[in-house]
Amino acid sequence: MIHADKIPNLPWQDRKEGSSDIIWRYDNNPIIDKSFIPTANSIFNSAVVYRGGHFEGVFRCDNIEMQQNLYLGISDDGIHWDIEPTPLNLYKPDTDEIIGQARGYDPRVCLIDGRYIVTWCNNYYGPTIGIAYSTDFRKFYQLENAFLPFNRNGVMFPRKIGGKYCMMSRPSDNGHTPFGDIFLSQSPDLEHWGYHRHVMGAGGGWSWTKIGAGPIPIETDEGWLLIYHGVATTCSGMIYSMGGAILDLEHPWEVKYRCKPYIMHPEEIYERVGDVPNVVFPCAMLCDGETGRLAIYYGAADTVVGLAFAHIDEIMDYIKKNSD
Ligand code: BMA
Repeated sequence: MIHADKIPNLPWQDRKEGSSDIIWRYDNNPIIDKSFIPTANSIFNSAVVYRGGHFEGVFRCDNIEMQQNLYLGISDDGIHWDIEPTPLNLYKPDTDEIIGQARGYDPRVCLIDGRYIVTWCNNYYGPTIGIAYSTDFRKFYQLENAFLPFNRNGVMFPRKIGGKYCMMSRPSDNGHTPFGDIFLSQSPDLEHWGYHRHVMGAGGGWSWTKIGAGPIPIETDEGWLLIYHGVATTCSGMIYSMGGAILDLEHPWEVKYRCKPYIMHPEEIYERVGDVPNVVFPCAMLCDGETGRLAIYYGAADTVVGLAFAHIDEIMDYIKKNSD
């Protein structure tokens, strides 16, 4: 059983006849490019949620000064988006005082106990995990950064586990980190984080350099479905693929299954060519609780946003069959 609400208007396209792909791409990819924001150089690794019959998102846009900022967007169908032309403002908790615009990158958005929690790669003497919350997806209140620098890929779980908020992250360096495992930290209040646990290490042919959690995990009776990115360094640079794993429900630092092959790899021209070639970088995944259909939003080549589809039961089976 999947613990996900119904999303009757989930973006969807059937798998092509004759294809046995476990994840398949939307025909009209990329769905978002730089034309959506006037001063954009690129719009990519971005997060999307379903809210009251429509879709809302927090988008990463690097502008033509190559500054990385977060922007809000809205859509009726999850495919055609209106993105605001200026970066999102962050407020001091429960006040009308603006702290500043949301600087940073690679947002994730998690609905938990009625609040939308945005986690992203913020800057505090280097990359670390920023957190803000909102109840209306308009006004976002920023909390203290979760961790010490350097850290990237902060990904929350959509419910408290053992009475605590849980977040995965990937301790890193200040540059293009040549290492990295997924860890999990716990908090009673989204402000004080501890009880750190190791979840998974880099390893295997396509993810031997580093790994990082992708979308907010989806809860099923068999465990949390985790989609993550894994990186291999080659003689001409890094290649970012997607992998899948299933984590224990009540001890999510315990990996029940980890799929040995990647589940998606840069293949299309917009994934192969861009500001950073050969990148598929998943940041959001929506699941229709009724049909088990999945829509995965991913950044492609650090330049555009792509959409891909899968069936949750097929992905879970594939991970289990191809695990050690
Ligand atoms: C990571 C982050 C991502 C990016 C990836 C590939 O370190 O900066 O935003 O997609 O590198 O460049």
